[in-house]
Amino acid sequence: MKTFAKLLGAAILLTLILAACGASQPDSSKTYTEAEVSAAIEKGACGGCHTIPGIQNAVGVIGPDLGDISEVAQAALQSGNYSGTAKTTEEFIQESILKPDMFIAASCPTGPCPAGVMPGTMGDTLNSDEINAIVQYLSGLPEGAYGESTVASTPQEPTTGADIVRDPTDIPAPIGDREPTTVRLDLEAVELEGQLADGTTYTYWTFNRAVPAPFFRVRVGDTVEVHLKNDASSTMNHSVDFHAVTGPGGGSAVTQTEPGKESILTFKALKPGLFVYHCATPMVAQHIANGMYGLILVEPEGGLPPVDREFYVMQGEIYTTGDFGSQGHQASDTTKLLDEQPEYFVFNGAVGSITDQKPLTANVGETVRIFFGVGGPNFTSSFHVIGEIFDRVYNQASLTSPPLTDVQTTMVPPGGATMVEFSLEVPGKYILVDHALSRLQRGLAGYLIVDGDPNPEIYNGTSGSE
Ligand code: HEC
Ligand SMILES: [Cu+2]
Repeated sequence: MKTFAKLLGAAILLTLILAACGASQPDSSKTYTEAEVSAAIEKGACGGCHTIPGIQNAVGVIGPDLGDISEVAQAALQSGNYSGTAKTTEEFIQESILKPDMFIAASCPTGPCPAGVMPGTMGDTLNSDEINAIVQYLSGLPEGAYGESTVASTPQEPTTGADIVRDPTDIPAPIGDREPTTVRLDLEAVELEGQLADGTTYTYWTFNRAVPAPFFRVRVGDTVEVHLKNDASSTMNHSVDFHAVTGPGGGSAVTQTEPGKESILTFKALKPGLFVYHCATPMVAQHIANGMYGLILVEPEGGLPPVDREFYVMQGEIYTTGDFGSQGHQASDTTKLLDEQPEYFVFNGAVGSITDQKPLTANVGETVRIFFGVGGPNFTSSFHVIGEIFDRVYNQASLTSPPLTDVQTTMVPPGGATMVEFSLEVPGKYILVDHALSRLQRGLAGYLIVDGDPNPEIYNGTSGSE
């Protein structure tokens, strides 16, 4: 009954708005090309949630299959239960894009349709031409217009985008010894065109414009006040789930945020540890793959033992339409995402991020600590530094258990982290890898460049290859 009242209210409101400003009717005079339709659907990210026959990558599992939306629309219009203002199939589809809250679709592939998932701001992010293109395509006009897709096979020109790589030294200072207090953390969800590799760009979804998201540092017992803003230009709702939170959804239950809005979450950091946080808006795997993950360190009482240098590295996968190495802008590929077949594996968001662009640097005689996490969304990392042995591994990022000592490779699951420490005895270039080394060929590598005098007693040799 409540839902019905809400629907009725929404319908009356919509009628008033439409009457006041004159509804923009779907324009059926123009015929849109396949490229225009695909671009509009990609911009609206419809394919991340909906299956849309004939559209590459539109194989979503959250929303209903839109293949039969004309029949759905006709049935609704004739049912007598329909409370909207549409008279035609086209108007019905347009209305469900612009006012999704009015609609309760019959069912979604995973069960009852989750409410409030379809972004309510399509009307702001898509222009009327783009909406018309989608409406025309979904309502089946023009009849059978588009055959085999040609979009992916055309070779593309190299593209350039923003630098989204988080510097591995971008870490706040240790908290050390203080009493618990209240700490404010600011997050902003921003979708932007970033450089994925040489000549290749990708639409990242980020917290604060970089991947991984900011490294946060609080103390056990602190009260943490998180402000999550979703940039007005976003196409998606976004949210945040902190693994350091005790409470529903790790905070995502109260932080689902529409473009242009802000949510506030307060939680008490009950346990020390190094915790992943990530966006938790459906399809969650897609939001994570697109870059929405980071780490928060909850320091134990008194802080961590001091080291000379700390670094922040996270591993993720990227699922692009084009093969690894393809030039130009790459759309996200939902089929590959659901099949867990990434084209790229990356540290800190992009190929070359912490090798050529922003390597880790240190000196012989120093101690280093790496905060390492896996955003994923899917692959466990066998984290290893070639040429080093971890003196201490805080297994599973537990800071209350004694660390493992003298470890070669440590396993870090998606949504998990580790803290490793070691001292540097020999200068040279050390390579951070996931020891599942095929991933090195797909972009996954980092450098730790160590300066200092040679130490032949520990490492020496003459190469037979010269
Ligand atoms: C984040 C996931 C998501 C995105 C992105 C999304 N939708 Fe939806 N959509 C849904 C869900 C879930 C429903 C069912 C919700 C409901 O009925 O309340 C829905 C419902 C619909 C419906 C009504 C379907 C019916 O059977 O009644 C249409 C039409 C639709 N979406 C079109 C689109 C188009 C076009 C786009 C892109 C411009 C889009 N959606 C983007 C999740 C999404
Ligand atoms: Cu998100």
